[in-house]
Order: sequence, then structure tokens, then C-alpha cells
Amino acid sequence: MKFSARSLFANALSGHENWPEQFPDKEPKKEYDVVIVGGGGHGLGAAYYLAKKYGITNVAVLEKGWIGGGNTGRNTTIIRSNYLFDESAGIYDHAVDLWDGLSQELNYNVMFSKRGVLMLAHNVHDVQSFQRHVHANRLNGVDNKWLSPEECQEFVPILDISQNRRYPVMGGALQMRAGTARHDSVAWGYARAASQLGVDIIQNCMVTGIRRGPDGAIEGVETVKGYIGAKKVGVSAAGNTSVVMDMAGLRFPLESYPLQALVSEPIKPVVPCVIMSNAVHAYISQSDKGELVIGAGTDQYTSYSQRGALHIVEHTLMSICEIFPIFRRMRMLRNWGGVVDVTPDRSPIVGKTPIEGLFVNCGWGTGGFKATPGAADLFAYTIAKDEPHKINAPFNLDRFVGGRLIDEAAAAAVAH
Ligand code: FAD
Ligand code: PYC
Repeated sequence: MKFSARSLFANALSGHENWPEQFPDKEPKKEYDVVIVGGGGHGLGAAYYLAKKYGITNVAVLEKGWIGGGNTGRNTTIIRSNYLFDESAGIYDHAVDLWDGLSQELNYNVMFSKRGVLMLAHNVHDVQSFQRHVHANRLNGVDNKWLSPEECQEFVPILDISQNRRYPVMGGALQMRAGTARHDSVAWGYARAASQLGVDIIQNCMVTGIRRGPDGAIEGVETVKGYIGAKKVGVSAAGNTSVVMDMAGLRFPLESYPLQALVSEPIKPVVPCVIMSNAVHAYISQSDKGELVIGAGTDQYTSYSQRGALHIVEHTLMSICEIFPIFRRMRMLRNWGGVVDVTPDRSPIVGKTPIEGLFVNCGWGTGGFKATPGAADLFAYTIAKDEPHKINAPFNLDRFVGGRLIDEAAAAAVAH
């Protein structure tokens, strides 16, 4: 099926009743060179780069719901690359570089706005840790600078920097190339561009099994629409990766947690950048419509449900009001949740699996939106060449066997 607004909506709105007719038997209805499981930004982007950069156009993206309906359409869109370790700086900065030209590349406005991300320090530990990040980032060619409390306030005038506050602002780390984008545009932009290059995008098509040949190599996927053949399968099914990998007989080092966000009623512009406070567990930005965009922490229990516990949101709002008492009387318009999959070292897994023809892109946890173009680009490279790019080579599955972890403990700078 080719992508068009009409077919997408027809597909999204149709029930499951036609599926057996569409794929009546167990012979593959169609054979693809590559099947991507998961129609989020990462999966759609990988399909686009496979077609655009490597000329592999016999590709299908299978999405169990509607494209962009997973975490891609549910996140708070913070984009930054101020991570501590060399490997992380490499992968996230590659993504930030790609964000820069993405609207032009896709001819679709993804509204990437380099408004800056300011991480506030509230105690001596924060100051030391963020200054360490600033130095490490600079050594890796990643922009990040330290601001005094006065400079923080100059940048964010509503910030109260009096030192008798419960959580005084003792400074902040500012990455100016960082910012936000419009999440669903990213999914739709990649989908349209991939479709124009010949990629099939099949919605309402949950993958329910992975078929392997006598030699163990990938042969295709079972779906609710029937069996689809594939020489290679790339799994990019955030939140559900361990379920899909289980279909191939692989156990993955992942835990899935709900993560929530909420937006307020719209107000005039008062928050000029993204502000994150790790110590207080709050982060906030303002959408172009004027809504305050507020992210919560993960739930404390694992779950696959796209909703979270109320007390987590209550804590988040208390934290926001702690930093910005000016928002105490704001009303929240809506909240929602997604499911993120988290690795033990809070770093992603992007690479090959022990099964020939099976590739994985997962474990981005609470921080994979910012990685979307970079992860997609590197995943496509890995699938096309059958080997990882040097940027994603360190993010392999083997590190959990050998113990060479990339331990970004505060990866998303929010409560995990
Ligand atoms: P998704 O968009 O989730 O795509 C995966 C797709 O796979 C889904 O559409 C799902 O339906 C599909 N799928 C699953 N199982 C199957 C199956 N069996 N068959 C077919 N399809 C299947 N990151 C940031 O960088 N900055 C942030 O500010 C940020 N904030 C966040 C706030 C919230 C509330 C949440 C939930 C996440 C946040 N993240 C953030 C994380 C970010 O959203 C994700 O890491 C990123 O969007 C993952 O992209 P994806 O394309 O891999 O996943
Ligand atoms: O990755 O910056 C991030 C982030 C913030 C909140 C969730 N993820």
C-alpha cells in the first residue's frame, strides 16, 4: 500500500474485519528486501534513508496502530546532545546535525527550533556534575556553556534566583544548538518522503511472529494481516522491543515503563527555551501555540500501558511550581503517557542481533526523540551494509555480555 492521506486514514479507521481476506494463506503475500517493525520516527526514518541513501526501495514499514502514534507523537520533543560520554556525544550530536537540515531534506516543516536547553543546578553536586558535562562536551566539539545565576535569569527572566529559595539556582548549563521540534511532523515528513521513494507503509499491521528458516536466518514476519516475507527485518518498536524480540527467541536487557507528559492552557510567551531541573525533577518548555509543555518522570513499576500513575503527575506539577511559583494558578489541558524501554546503562542498542538478518534499534528510553534522524540514519546504514556504522558500533548488544557499558546515569536529566 502506498502512502496517501486518504489511504492512511482509511486504514487507520478500518476495523480488523478485512484482514483475513487481504492475506488469505500462509504463503507470503509479498516479499520485501527489508521489513521495518514499528512506524515511529525511527522506523519511518530508517526506511527513508534505506531508500534515499542505499537505493533499497523494496521496503515495508509495519505499524500496529497508526504512524507516529507511539512515543514519537507523545514526547516533549527536547532535542540536545549534551551527554557526558564520547560515544553518546557522537551519536546524539550526529542527530542534532541532521535535525538542522531536516525540514529542507524532507520538504516538510518539522519546526526544529534551536531555542536552547538550560539545565539548572540547585546544589554543589549539580554544579560540579554540569560543569564536568560542559568540559566533556567542549572536548567533543559539542556546544555547552556554564551560566551564573544572573546569566540564567537574564536568559529566562521569570526565573527567581534569590538564594533563600528551597532549591536555589546556583547556575546552569546552556546548550544553544538544542531545542524542540514538532513531533508528528517528523513521522509524517519521513513517511511521505519514504513513500515517494517506493516504501510501503502498512498501518494496523501488528507483527505477531518472526519466521526463521532451517539455517536460523530471517525469512519473514507473521502479522495480523498475514505472513509477509523479508530478507531482513529491522525492529524499531520502542516500548515493545522485548515482546517482538521474544518472537525470535531472544531475551533483551530491557524494562518497559510508562512515561507521562502534559500541557497547559495557552498563554503568552514566557518560557524562551527548554528548562530542565534534574534535582527538582521537572522540565518545561512552551509550544508555539503558547501551551506549557511539561514532562513527568517514569512510573515506578514496569508496564506496557500508555498511561501512568496520577501521583507521578502530581509530583511533577509540584516541582514545576517549586521552580516557577508564577505557574501556580495555571490549568492543565490534557495529559497522556507513552511506554519507553530502558536498558541497564540507559543507553540505546542499535545494531545487529545474533540472528542473521535481524537488526534492532531500541533502548532509547526517555530520550530517543532527539535521536530520531541520527538513529534512523545509522540503523539504515547497519541494515544496508550488514555492519554497524562507527558511530553506533559501541551501542551493540554485546556490551551487556562484556560489561563495557555506556553508563549515562542521568541520560534524560529527569527522574527515571
Ligand atoms: P515510537 O514512536 O514509539 O515507534 C515505535 C512504534 O512501534 C510504535 O508506533 C508502536 O505502535 C510500534 N509497534 C510496537 N510493537 C509493534 C508490533 N508488534 N508490530 C508493529 N508495530 C509495533 N525523547 C527525547 O529525546 N526528548 C524528550 O523530551 C522526550 N520526552 C518524552 C516524553 C514522553 C511522555 C515519552 C513517552 C517519551 C519521551 N521521549 C523523549 C522518548 C521518545 O519519545 C522516544 O525515545 C522516541 O520517540 C522513540 O521513537 P521510536 O520511533 O523508536 O518509537
Ligand atoms: O531526553 O531531554 C530528554 C528528555 C527530557 C524528558 C524526557 N526526555
